[in-house]
Amino acid sequence: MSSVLFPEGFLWGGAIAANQAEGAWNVDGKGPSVADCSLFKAHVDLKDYKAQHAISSEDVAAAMASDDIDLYPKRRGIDFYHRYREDLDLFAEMGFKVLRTSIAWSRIFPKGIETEPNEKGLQFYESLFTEMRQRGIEPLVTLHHYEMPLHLAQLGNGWCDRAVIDHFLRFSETVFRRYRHLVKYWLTFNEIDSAFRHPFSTMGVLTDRIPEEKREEALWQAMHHQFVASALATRQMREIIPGAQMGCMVTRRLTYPETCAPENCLLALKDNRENLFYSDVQVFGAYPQHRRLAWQRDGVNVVMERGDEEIIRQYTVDFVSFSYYMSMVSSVDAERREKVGGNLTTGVKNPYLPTSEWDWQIDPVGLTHALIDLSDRYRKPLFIVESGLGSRDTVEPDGSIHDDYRIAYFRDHILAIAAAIAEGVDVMGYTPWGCIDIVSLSTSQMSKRYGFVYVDCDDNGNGTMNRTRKKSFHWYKDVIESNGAVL
Ligand code: BGP
Repeated sequence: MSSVLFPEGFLWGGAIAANQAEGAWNVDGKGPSVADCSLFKAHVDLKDYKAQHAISSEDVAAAMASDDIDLYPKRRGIDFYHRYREDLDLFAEMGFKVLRTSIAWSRIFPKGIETEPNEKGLQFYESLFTEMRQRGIEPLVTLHHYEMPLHLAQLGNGWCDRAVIDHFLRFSETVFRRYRHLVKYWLTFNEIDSAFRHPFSTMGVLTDRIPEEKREEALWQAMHHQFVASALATRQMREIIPGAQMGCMVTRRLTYPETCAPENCLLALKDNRENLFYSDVQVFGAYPQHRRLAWQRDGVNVVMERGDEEIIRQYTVDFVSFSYYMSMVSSVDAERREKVGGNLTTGVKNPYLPTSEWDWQIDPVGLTHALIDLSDRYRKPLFIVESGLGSRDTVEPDGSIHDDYRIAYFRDHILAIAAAIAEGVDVMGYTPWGCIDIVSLSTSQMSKRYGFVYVDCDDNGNGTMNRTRKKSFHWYKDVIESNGAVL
């Protein structure tokens, strides 16, 4: 028993995303999405632009020519599309107050350009959200989680094309209207800052279609379109669902200086500022001066139509949500910078921190730090909508899974949240990532598992898909039941 106190109504729960869980990639009228044809291999670094790492038109063509579902495991997911009732029962058993998931745009508008939505797709989410509420679970819904209709990616190179804003707004308006009695917490774009790390998943942009010297500009243009779309969707939500709340969603990549040498401290400050640029725009409603100057310096011309800046200024978010997996280290020593680790850059190694099997630095203290810092910067409620430990689990001969490492990870991170709350930070809730095992974004495999619930499926798609409660399942249930007092 600890003396940790979480506020009443704290939203304990878990998080998944449509494209990593649902499967049923071509069922009930769903169109193919960017997620259905990408094996993750993209890393585009703004400072040292290397577009050859990005997914190419050839990759997409090969994927669409292939119906090998095991080659593209996200097409299979964990069959949440058909098993969601059973999964919701498990979440309800743990006492979830909230479940974060996303709507696959291409279930509602298969190509993105239709004028009429696909009723079967709408019905699926209606029943999913209804069943959540029947179990006392509040839906927290991301509109755009690494998944746009593939057709839009091919048509105008994703979000590079301004017309995508209108297609997106037709989608968002449709789902706001349909689910207005069911969903009151919304997020527009998942990890909107990740556009430059993996442009195809985030923005449907095939960088090989853009001349090299124009790539950076094209990505910033696409980013501007997402900011405008996000603000306009926020306006729609306020008109259609009074009282609903909109959050922005960023990857919080808290960065420490490698040493206390002032040059390193300054670099870390700049890296943090770059990371926070995306939430700055959505909270403060304006592009910061440092970004405008950088565009000028780099010869980047972002076309803004009349009214765009006013829209961004007017429709800012109600709360700030973020994912937190690790902290990073900045070093002025160029040679030591930029080591790529999965979908997040791990940078320089921190000698004070242990790492996961995938080299992600485990840093609960950094979560307290991030929360205090974000709270001081924005004075808005915060929501940790992703965090967790990717790990290989061992199934014992009797079928049990003793994931004490996961329990330790969450215990430390929950204590870290409590420490921030004790400092006056307003935290709305905590939704651990992949609360049930799902297909990993960066490895496209099942063996990088995050869940409290085990799913019997291996990297080659073999397995019964049966669900099993891990040891952490029972532990998390007690945490929620005691509102964080029993850890
Ligand atoms: C975040 C994404 C998620 C997710 C998570 C874990 O960046 O929003 O979609 O998958 O990272 O990453 P991975 O699955 O690569 O371990």
